[in-house]
Amino acid sequence: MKPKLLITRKVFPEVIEALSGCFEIDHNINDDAWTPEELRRRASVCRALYVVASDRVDAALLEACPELVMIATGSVGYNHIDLDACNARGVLVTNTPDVLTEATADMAWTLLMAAARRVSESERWLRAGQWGRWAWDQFLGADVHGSTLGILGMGRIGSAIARRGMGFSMRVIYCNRSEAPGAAALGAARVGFDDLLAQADHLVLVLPYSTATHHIIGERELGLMKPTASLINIARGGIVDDAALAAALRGHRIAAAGLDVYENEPALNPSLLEAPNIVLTPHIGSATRSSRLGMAMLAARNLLAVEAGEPPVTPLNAAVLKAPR
Ligand code: 8YV
Repeated sequence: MKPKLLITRKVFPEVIEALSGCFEIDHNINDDAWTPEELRRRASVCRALYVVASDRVDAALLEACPELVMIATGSVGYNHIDLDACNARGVLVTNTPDVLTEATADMAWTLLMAAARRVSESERWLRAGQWGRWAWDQFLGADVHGSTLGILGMGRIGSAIARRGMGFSMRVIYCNRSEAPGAAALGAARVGFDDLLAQADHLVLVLPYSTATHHIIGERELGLMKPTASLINIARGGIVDDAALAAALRGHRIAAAGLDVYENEPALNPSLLEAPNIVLTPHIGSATRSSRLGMAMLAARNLLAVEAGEPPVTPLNAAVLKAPR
């Protein structure tokens, strides 16, 4: 009998084809996500789970799954998975780094440029039929070329964003716990947190979410930014205090924001919808076909490798493989 695998979202047919030889698959082919109860009921008989970032994998779910040996998430971020609880139960977890780096860096730039040059705001105005005449001062935005790009979290995606800044003759500064390898080659200088906030013309957030990064950008931090600055978040909801950001935009304490991720998404803080000069996208940072297929196939390759007794390709907690279950 093949081991049972639960796939929580409709995934590319190539992935099902790759996995079906090895697993008996329970696949959610509906557009709606399962409720936590339904997810728990279906997962309870499975040996492996193939999840996405909007599936919460907590201790209660693990508790309900006595046969579970592995979870493959189709995301690089893994704050939706209680890794400590997985370690305690000897459950291997894998994620999907690298394959989405460039597409996500492109998206950061898409939001940066759209926010800085007021693309969404002016398009909404145009669509509303308000364009009666041309004026010198219509929708003046901020320069991107030659400005200062700030990056909070200089990992793989942060470095890819910084590299693009070179093409716009930008000064690049970043804040990280330690010196980022390769940053010097990109001409990027490490600065302290408050200096990053104060000096960046365009600040891009690329931090994972954790209790340590919860609301790392709130009222105080927004107050340190330049009134002409833009803030871009392509990382995770919750690292920005969305209500404080909407208030800062309304009060013109910063000039613009581009968000792909939100606290409590897919629900949005209504004040964001009302805020001026904000560009909002629905968590599509990695959403190009090649990137999403790359992520989906990498998650599948991890499952297949482990099932074949081989090392996983991109494990998050490889140590559990050595520990007795
Ligand atoms: C995913 C992401 O598309 O990889 C991540 O961590 O946030 C996105 O690239 C999304 O999480 C779907 O799982």
